[in-house]
Amino acid sequence: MAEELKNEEEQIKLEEKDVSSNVLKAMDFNTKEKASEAYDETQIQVLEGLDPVRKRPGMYIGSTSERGLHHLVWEIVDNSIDEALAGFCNHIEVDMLPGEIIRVTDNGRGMPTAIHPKTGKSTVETIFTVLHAGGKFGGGSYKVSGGLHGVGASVVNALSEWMEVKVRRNHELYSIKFARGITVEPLKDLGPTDLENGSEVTFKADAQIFTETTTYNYETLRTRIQQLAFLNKGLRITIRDKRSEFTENHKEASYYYEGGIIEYVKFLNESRTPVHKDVVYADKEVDGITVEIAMQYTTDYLVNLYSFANNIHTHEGGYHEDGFKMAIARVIKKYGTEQNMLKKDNLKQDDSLEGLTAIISIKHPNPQFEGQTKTKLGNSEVRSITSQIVGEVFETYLLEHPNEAKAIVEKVILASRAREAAQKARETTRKSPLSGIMMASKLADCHSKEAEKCEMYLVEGDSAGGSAKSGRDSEYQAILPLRGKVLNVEKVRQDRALQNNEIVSMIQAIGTGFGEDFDITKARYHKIVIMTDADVDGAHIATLLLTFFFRYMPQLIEAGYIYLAKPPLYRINVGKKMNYAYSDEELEMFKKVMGGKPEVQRYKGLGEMDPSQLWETTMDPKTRILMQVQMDDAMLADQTFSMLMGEDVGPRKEFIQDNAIYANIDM
Ligand code: TSJ
Repeated sequence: MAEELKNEEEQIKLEEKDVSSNVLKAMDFNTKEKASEAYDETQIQVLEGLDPVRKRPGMYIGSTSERGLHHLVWEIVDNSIDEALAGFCNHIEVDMLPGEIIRVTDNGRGMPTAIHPKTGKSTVETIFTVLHAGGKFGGGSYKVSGGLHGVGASVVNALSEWMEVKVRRNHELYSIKFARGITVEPLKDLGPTDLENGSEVTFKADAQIFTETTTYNYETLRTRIQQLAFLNKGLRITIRDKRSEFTENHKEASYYYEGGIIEYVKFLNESRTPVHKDVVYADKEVDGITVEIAMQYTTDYLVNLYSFANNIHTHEGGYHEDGFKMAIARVIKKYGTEQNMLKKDNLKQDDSLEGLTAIISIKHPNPQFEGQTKTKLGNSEVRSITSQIVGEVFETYLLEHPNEAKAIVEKVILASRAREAAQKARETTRKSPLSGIMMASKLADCHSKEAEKCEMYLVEGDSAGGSAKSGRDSEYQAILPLRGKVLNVEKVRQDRALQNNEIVSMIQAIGTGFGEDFDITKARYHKIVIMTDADVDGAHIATLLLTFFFRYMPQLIEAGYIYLAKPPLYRINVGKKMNYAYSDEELEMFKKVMGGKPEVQRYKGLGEMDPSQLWETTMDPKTRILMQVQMDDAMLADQTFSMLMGEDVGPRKEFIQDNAIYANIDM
């Protein structure tokens, strides 16, 4: 992430410099909040206008890159999700309209329209023009969702060239309009409507702010919308891409999961073999904190555990994850001992997690996000609450399903014995897992030893590998060709993974080691670039490579060393003029601007390009497109993988068109 957002307190301090006459001090602004939140002087909120947002947009939405652009959508959608969590809305629609305009519609109560006593303006106008006002109006709202920073509707308004809001409430239709955060048409009553109540927000991101791009990625929006539907059972979320002037190019997906995270686990396990049929599930509220978990063991050898707090993926973990893991290990040990299945076995917590796919989703009225990327849940009370709920439900399941319980405990015992055997083998030979293995690597290394400047390309196939070797800048670019399908490291234990040529070549070339021995200072390259064909097989290989890095060297992803290359999809020739297009939109654009009779060549694979073309389009630092892989992509890669393996043909078809593996990744 480009800029870390400061916590709210710091933000306000910083912004006080900018505060001018539009400051609105509102001591008793939040008196209608939940009784549990006592307000005193230290919590006085300084409410102010939107100038600071336009001055320092990164402070509010993380960055003004493609990621920041998409963040605008989530800030708006979050408000509708809150309405759904409050029990008043069951359908949210996200429409992508021509001109990169976004419209979010819900069937909730409709935002309050009455004059707000503190501002003298309609509540809707106040929500969109006063900083930090979102969600604090209307009273008694139980705000648990929220984008990474939950900064609200006014920030999106400030960063939009224009915005129009419609409210349907009490059978009346209201409308209000803004431009760059300034009200251009106050709330007006447009008369009676027969439609159901609801809120609708339409906006166009301001190109003055989003200077890199104002183009949304359908796959980025679709994957997160599907995830939000999984995380909020009973809520339907629809996305439509209606940007193209040709209706046959429109896309749409609608998600509704009655079983919520139970269906999420089933979905993630579509590409895996379950050890037991049912997904174990708990959904309980204690002290205003809702804990929902779903889990199912598979024959895999790694754990697939994803935790969320208020719909935010907490990939750094936190107390909800700790409590869950403690409970699983405790229950397995207790049950296994009581059933005389465990003998001298010395189980470690990790043994009882092997092959487990689990979703932990908690909803907390006052979540504390900590850690480097603010994705670690820091509310300590959550640990014992989660542990207790998970413990009870899992123990009951084992007691009521003796056959399944036996299969699970046996798997855990195997995991523990495999771990001990590997440990012993290592101790007797005093060797690290890799020592002694020396592969004849196909690495064509670069000459430079300055790691910060060095890059390694992982290239699918020998023929593309050959072109890359001839086309590269051999001073700084190393090429490692990968043959055939890359091993799925989720399907094998470590010892087997280390018998695989491709895996060992990569580990040796990178130089950092892995697991406990990992040392980032030994990295021989600061850019590791995955270069695969822009088709389903290529995406699959990229997914498997991401899985490898995620599982064996997640620190490389965290450090921002892992990239995806983006090869062109088309070459367009008009006479002697030539251009490469990296998307269908670009192809259409070139066809228009180049005039004449365009000759279009579609690239089916990297192998179709000669060395100089490969260099020019995909490897030359001056012209190539590289996408930096973020931590969340590893999980979405798994979701994508499940989609590819799944039975639903519709999304797979779209994936082929869109190359979803590239979604969600900062350029
Ligand atoms: F935040 C926002 F303005 F951007 C936005 C809010 C955007 C969208 C698409 C929807 C919403 C929104 C807000 N949907 N539903 C609501 N509900 C309320 O604001 C609301 C309505 C009634 C009452 C009440 O007490 O009667 C309270 C609230 C918070």
